Amino acid sequence: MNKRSSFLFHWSHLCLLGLVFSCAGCKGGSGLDSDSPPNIIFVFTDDHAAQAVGAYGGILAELNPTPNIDRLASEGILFRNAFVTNSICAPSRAVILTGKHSHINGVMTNRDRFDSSQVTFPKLLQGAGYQTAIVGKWHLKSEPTGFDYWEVLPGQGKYYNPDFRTADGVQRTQGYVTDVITDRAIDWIDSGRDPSRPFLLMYQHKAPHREWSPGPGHLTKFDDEVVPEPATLFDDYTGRASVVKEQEMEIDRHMDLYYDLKVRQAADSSSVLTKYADQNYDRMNDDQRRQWDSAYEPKNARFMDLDLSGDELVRWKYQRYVKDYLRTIASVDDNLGRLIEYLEAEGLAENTVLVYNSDQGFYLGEHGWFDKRWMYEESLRSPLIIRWPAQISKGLETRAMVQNLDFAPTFLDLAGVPIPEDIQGESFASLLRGEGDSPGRSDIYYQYYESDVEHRVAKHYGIRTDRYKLIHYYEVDEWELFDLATDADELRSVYDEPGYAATVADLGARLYGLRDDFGVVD
Ligand code: SGN
Ligand code: CA
Repeated sequence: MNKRSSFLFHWSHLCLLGLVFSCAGCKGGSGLDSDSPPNIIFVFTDDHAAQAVGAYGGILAELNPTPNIDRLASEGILFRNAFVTNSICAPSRAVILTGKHSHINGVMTNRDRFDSSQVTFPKLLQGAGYQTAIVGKWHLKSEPTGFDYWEVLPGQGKYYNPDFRTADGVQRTQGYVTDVITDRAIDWIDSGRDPSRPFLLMYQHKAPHREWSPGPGHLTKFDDEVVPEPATLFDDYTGRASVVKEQEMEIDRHMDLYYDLKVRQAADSSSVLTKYADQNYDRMNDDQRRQWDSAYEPKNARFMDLDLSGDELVRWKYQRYVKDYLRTIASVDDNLGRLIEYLEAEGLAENTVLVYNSDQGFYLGEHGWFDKRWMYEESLRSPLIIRWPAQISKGLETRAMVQNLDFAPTFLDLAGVPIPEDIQGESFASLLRGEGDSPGRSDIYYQYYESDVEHRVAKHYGIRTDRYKLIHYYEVDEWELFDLATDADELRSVYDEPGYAATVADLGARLYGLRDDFGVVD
């Protein structure tokens, strides 16, 4: 019997005997015995780029944006190469739940509805005796299934005084979304579950999604700082496929001064973005509005006086954008700290796998952009940090390539629950248990499916290896090849260079092999 099956045998046997998880009167539930299946808390943000997590280093790290997330890294393992399969919200969530690529789980775009009769890892954990809950952003249109408890934001959700959807309908709450989600999540761990069983909690934030509205406690954070600019802020898009110039996600041309950057003086009654910005502002109560205005109005007045244009205006927009983005993350980080303290105080920390991840990456001025969707590094990569004191040594870091496709089998594996044959992801649990080398994936497959929506990013698929990235914009039949060893910023496609012909042939064959293996139909 190998280690996993003996572990399974051990657990299921004890279950039958009714012995497992019995911890009468013990709030810590299964947390204390590191031989029992671990609790899993999936801390999931929306659009949090790895380059905005202190522990990843990079130009924003000097602002110390995420002390609590960084603490998870110093007490656990940080993945340098965690990627998504499709860099957009609803598809990423469906991939995580099912362990299957978008074309199999049916959520290829944000417009698709998740068929919630599908097998998901929460359902399988629930069936194996876990208590399961999801609190926060869901974004899959259908009702959550496989959860003993769910309370989710309708659609994208709102930053201030958000509505929550439960099986009983929709209710408005008071407060800032990141704080409210955390209150509900902690309440559920504290008193909403059967403490004798292990649990899965999907704790899923709206932040730092557009329109990057900070919470009341962080409205002036970073006011005295100058945020470093990325080297590619003024990218001219030469040297790449023609579609790269055609996107609509530039800080310069597409970021709205009022909706995105909170400059009320720039409101334009003919713009739908102004309507949305007004709605957000109107949602606030008097107190919240007073704090908002006293933070933004003086800064906005100074900006209006400067009367900026050209590159100077781009630079100002970048500063306001990244500061607001980091301010929303400051709330995520504070609240994560609150959750960690709670787990520690209750004796739950030791045998809880705490996973920090986001639904995709994001552009923070790289290539002059905001938003995501591209297979380029900043949106392909997501932050992935896992702390599990019972099993993971402190301060580890890995360059192994993993994908969000791999979470479902990994979590099932950690729980000792059999992994269904048709799951396309691969468990990386051995890496967490410190069982020998786990090289991760040699090749990753990516596909983005919608060009006719906002931000106008062309449809594409591709392969990434540890060194190269080959991308096919299939509607226009243009290709790019990047050599990440010599061009980390992906500024010059070498697809047509004779010296790379053999690489193109090799990667092309591997790409079509992946498409076959995953059952992609043209
Ligand atoms: C909204 C945003 C877009 C963003 C999508 C998808 N526009 O539509 O900028 O790309 O969400 O984001 S907004 O005017 O409503 O802010 S996702 O993370 O949900 O996929
Ligand atoms: Ca997202």
